[in-house]
Amino acid sequence: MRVRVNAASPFARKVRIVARETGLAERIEEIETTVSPIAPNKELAGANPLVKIPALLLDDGTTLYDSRVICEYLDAAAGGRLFSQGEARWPALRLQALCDGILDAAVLTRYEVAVRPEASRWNEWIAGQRLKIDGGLSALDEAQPGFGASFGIGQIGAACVLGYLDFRFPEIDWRARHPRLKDWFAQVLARPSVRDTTPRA
Ligand SMILES: N[C@@H](CCC(=O)N[C@@H](CS)C(=O)NCC(=O)O)C(=O)O
Repeated sequence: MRVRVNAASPFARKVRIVARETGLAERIEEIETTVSPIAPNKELAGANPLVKIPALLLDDGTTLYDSRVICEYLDAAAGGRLFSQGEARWPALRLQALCDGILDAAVLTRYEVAVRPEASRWNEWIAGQRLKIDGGLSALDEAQPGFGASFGIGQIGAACVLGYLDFRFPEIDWRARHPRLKDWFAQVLARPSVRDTTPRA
């Protein structure tokens, strides 16, 4: 299998962590792929018509996207451990959705700040995304006591959120407002799957 990713993308990081946590990483070649919403990568469009990473290319030519589908596919291929079953599945999927929503707001803000010309930057829009990030972080903080020792898809999403905020938005200083998340993330940073995938430009 091959997967289109890059080292800065938090959505690609979800997949890269799942690959490592499931023991499948050695069977997956990671292809470093540049993306930009204003200069669509034509090669990537063959794997994902939305021209976004991550995109998984299976050996039979099938492609899978987005991060949610790829993570669940890899987990199922490895025996299914990271996606809870039964009644526990819904809170786990909701936690994943919460983290994906925070990441959507953060990535869109990043594009607004780093891609859009400064003269046409829309500060009210950035403020609206910031409300989603802040509200999402508060919900994540409330959910944290329920994490226990598990590191399933919801916790993997949370690690990607906190790592991405540290990487692109250190000024948000989420640790000051969410000491529970701070302590949890300090422990999670010791996992090889998380250490190995530290975001970089
Ligand atoms: N819902 C998607 C979001 C993926 C996403 O937004 N990827 C970004 C990189 S972090 C991207 O490829 N952006 C390029 C673009 O928007 O054109 C997922 O979960 O995989």
